[in-house]
Amino acid sequence: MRKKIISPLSFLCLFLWFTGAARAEDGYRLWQRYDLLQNKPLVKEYQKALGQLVVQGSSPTLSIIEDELSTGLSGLLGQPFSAAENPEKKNVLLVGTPATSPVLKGLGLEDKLKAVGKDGYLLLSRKAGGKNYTVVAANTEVGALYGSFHLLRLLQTQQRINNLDISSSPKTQHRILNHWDNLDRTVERGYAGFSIWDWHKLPDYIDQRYLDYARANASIGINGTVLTNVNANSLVLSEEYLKKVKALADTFRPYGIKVYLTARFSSPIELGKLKTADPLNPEVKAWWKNKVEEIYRHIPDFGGFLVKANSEGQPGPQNYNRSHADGANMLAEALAPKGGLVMWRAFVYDDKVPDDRHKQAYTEFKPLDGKFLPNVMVQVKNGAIDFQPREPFHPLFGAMPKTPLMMEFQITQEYLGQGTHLAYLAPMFKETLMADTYAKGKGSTVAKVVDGSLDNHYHSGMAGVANIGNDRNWTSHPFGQANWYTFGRLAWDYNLTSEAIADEWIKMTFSGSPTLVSTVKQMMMGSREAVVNYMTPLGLHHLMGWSHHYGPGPWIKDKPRADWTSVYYHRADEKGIGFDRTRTGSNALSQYAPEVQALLQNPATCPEDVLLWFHHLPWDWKMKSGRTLWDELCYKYSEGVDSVRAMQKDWDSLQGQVDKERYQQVKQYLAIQEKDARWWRDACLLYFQTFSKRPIPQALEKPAGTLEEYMKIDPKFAPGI
Ligand code: BDP
Repeated sequence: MRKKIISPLSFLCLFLWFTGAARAEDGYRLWQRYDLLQNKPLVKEYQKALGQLVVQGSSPTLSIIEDELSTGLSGLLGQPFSAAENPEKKNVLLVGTPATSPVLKGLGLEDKLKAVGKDGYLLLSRKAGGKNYTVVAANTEVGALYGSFHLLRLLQTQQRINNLDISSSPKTQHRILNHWDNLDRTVERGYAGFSIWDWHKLPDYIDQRYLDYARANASIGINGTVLTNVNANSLVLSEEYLKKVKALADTFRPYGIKVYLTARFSSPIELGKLKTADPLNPEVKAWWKNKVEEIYRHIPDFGGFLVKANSEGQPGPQNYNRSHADGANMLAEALAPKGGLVMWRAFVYDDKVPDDRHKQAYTEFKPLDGKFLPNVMVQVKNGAIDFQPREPFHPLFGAMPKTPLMMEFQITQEYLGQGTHLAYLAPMFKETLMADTYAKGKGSTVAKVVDGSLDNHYHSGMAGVANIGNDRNWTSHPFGQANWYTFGRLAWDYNLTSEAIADEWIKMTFSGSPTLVSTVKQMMMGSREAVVNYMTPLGLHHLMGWSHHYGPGPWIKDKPRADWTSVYYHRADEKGIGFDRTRTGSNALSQYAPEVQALLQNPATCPEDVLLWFHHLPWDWKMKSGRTLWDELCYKYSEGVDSVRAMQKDWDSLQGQVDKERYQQVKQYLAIQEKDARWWRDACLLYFQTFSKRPIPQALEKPAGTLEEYMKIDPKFAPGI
């Protein structure tokens, strides 16, 4: 009988299969791929420097650190890297806190550690007792976990680790994802499948995804998650659901992630069978107090409540003629003894007052400054309308010095092409964070309001509306992952540049090949501006189709509320286009500091990228380019389409450098984006042309269809609604 011999080739295949190297790259591993580094000399250097891993002590978080580092380092360096103490080895990777590690305690890091606070960490190279240590040290185990991820990132992005002297601590205290997930697993404005929370199988079944979700979040410093939609269902506060919430909280705790819930204001009526939810009613107060007690019995470190009240039909204190402060404080009183937080959203607009929607949140909240209890944060969207591709910063930033304001960004791309358009959001987030409110003179940036430093607030935070679903790659568009990543990195340190974040993410998500990195970075850096240009250039906003918000709908009018239409915002007529928010118009500008007003009120000095946000101008208005406003609009829309085509070219040039599956997916999505960009350009220009009555400049591509055809397009069952 012939002996079975394993050929060298099948041995190689087996090895590759075993190590995972041959696995199709479906994006599940996010930026935590830990594949073998190709730079051999550097790998040698890392192996030598790190020697062996020593994590002293035992706890769930320490085990996670140990697992992550051994898996990560074994993968990156291509040899087993487990945490076994070997006194022979001179080089040691030492991870822990002074409380968990006697060796680390002996290194005399007290002062340095003091400076980095609760969540911060140190990465240091130290010699002691004849050994060379690479130290990841922190005051808390979660800090050590963050530091471990930083070390892994250094390797993943191929940086030197020989003379480390890094201290890092977060700029904001609460770095929280907001999931707009419903209990039936649909996701409001979610474009990556259904909710990752499988409520039906909870609490008994802990999906591996929950652990990988926690790992990914911890790797970028996210320390909180609101599990449910702001348009809340009180059922999640029932005993049955609290047990499920507890299971998630227990899973996330060792990763330093607290769980929060959205609280439907009318829950005392719906769950408690009370006749009212009036926040000043003693029975209502007692109901919430008991509910909070019950929650903390299940989840002793419960984070608190996020509340959308008296907005878009949600119940709230104003139903009982009480103020937002009355409502928030009632919940805050119940939570205070437990250390819980209320994040009260400022996304409100009155359904009776026909005032410019831009002004309404400010009008409502500014007078309440100083009236909130200390454990209330007011959560404010980046802009005053609603997560548009470009919005000037919200006038509430800088206007409520006595109240900690939490930033609310939208990571999910409701108005930026949803699950299929490539739009890297770091430049957008940074644009808002770096904007100057002039609240206390020059340099009073939105970032300084949000991190609490401008007005010395204890609480500070950033929330990001998540783009995560149960799609295999989490975010539908592979580049959606970059926006999740970016949110965490900026909440940790808003001074990081968009380029630097993109650089890290690309190297970890794709590869470190210099051509790949520079090509992908170029695509990412221009992508948000491309979206602005083909959707809403020059400060136009809210032009999207009814309800689905995906394609163009500048013609939308005659809806239940004027400010749910497009014509309300662009105000195009035969004379011109744009929303006059100066003194001659709605005067929303008056809500900004005088310095900001001075910059924006004159159309000649107002930056052109927000020109039509603040001004209604004639079609022949002379732009800085020398073109008329109409021609400029045509050029901007066309530029948007051209930029997408340039991204397509860039991506095509990477064939063979990116694994097949992700290459093909992005390629197909870019084709969708190009088609959609043309759809936006053609539909908007044809529509606005009915007012401008001017031709589209000769040099530019002409619309393929007629306005009537575009107006008939009505996507059915679009996701996220
Ligand atoms: C809008 C969304 C809507 C949300 C609302 C909110 O279209 O689905 O409920 O914001 O933030 O952007 O509450």
